[in-house]
Amino acid sequence: GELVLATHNKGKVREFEAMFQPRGVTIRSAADLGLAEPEETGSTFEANAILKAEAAMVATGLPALADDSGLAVAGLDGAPGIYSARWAGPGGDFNMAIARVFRELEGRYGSFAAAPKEAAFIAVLALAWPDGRTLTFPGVVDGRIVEAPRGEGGFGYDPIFIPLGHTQTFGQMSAADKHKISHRRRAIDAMVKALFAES
Ligand code: ITT
Repeated sequence: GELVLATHNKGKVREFEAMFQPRGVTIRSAADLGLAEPEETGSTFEANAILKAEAAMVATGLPALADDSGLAVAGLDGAPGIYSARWAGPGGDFNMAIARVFRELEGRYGSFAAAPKEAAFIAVLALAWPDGRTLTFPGVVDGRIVEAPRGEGGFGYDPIFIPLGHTQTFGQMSAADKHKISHRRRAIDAMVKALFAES
């Protein structure tokens, strides 16, 4: 099948390609197709995922898959959450976004040591079909954040997040290892399960 991936994020494109290639699904990214990026005006991951998927489906007439995701830090009441990309500023500077996580934790708790470390990566996928149906699939991975970034792999907040039961950050793991347990993997598994159950 052919699917438009309604994202302009290269890290996401890489991960979706790795997960879909073995299934024989050809992916065309919204960036490659020159599609405009809709403004993310929703107040939830789900709303923003739907908004992105439906915009790409309408623009192409093809089924479109969008991913809205982010890091939710418990000690910051779930921030940056849906604002995870926006904390990196217009230049997409994730050193700045990560520094803000630490700055806000220190501001609230006095020091990083005193702050709660629990965090979760969340992804909601939206699959928009040309017939007008849109389905959504959530995926979550719980973990904790570490004070100093570790590892060069992945993208975004990966260097400061250690998934529960592991000792390495997503930034230190191989792509294959991250893809076995990530929020994105869990959301894709939910989607595949639902699609096969349906047909
Ligand atoms: P699109 O909307 O075009 O897909 P985006 O980067 O703006 O790209 P989001 O609005 O969903 O996407 O923002 C999600 C941000 O959350 C993303 O930019 C990363 O910083 C972070 N994020 C999501 N998944 C991540 C992962 O697996 N590893 C590290 N950071 C992640």
